[in-house]
Amino acid sequence: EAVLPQEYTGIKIQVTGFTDDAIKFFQEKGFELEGKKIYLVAATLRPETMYGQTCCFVSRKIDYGLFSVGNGEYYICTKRAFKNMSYQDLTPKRGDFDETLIVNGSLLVGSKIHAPLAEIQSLRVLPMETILEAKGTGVVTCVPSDSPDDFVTIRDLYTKPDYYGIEESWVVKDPIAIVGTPKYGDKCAEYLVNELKIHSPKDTAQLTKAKELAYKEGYYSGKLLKGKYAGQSVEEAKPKVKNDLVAAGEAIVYNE
Ligand code: A2H
Repeated sequence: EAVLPQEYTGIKIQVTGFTDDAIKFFQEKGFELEGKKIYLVAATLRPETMYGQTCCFVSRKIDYGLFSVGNGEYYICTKRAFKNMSYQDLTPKRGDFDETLIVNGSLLVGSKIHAPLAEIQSLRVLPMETILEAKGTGVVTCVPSDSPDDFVTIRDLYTKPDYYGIEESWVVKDPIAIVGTPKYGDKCAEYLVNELKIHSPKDTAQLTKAKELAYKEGYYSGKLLKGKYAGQSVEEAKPKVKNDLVAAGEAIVYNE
């Protein structure tokens, strides 16, 4: 168990188009979408990789809250996370964490989104079964070049779209190279998933190993290939990208 608080960057991923089912749901609940800005807040340890986002993951097993943060802006995340945020001066009122609505993850799958720094302008919300409700915000942004979990999940989604109840066209199949490493090339996660012969998102032990290797190599030997800090080491660029995102109002720093 971790003793020190874990710092996450909460990436504000704007929902630019809800599915017809979700629109109907909001109408039935009397929630007017017009004029509102709704963000999925994804908790990440790797803000410098946001150039390579290819979707945003939610879990169909999680009931998310839709929370007002003022000025017509809303966050979608778990209630537990929003409660924590409300005690970290990240919301209008301390200790005020009542949701406007409860939205199950299944209603969010298929939504069109715009993610800050992402090279691809319009992405989709897709399902990830291994998201833990008790960690971060319950929302995970997908960077398949550097996250082994994200890479195997994406591969499963496009090989079994019917099983997952999604359209194949919603899935970006190829990772975008954003961090170059001496050992594993510029798509660390793909390299390690193949090397360790990981076949399923539920291959937890092997994925833990892949994650450790990818993280170490990326953090200590990786160089950024994209964006304003291209050419700099990951270690150097990471806090800069994070601070830029926060300054632009595109992310929050959240501890738990
Ligand atoms: B990371 P830690 Cl590129 N359930 O972000 C499962 N996984 C979750 C989660 C949840 N509720 N909340 C966050 N995460 C993921 C980027 C990334 C991440 C890269 C490489 C590695 C990596 C893009 N996805 O994480 O248990 C998020 O994925 C490797 C562990 O607090 C978050 O950072 O250490 C990370 O796990 C937080 O995991």
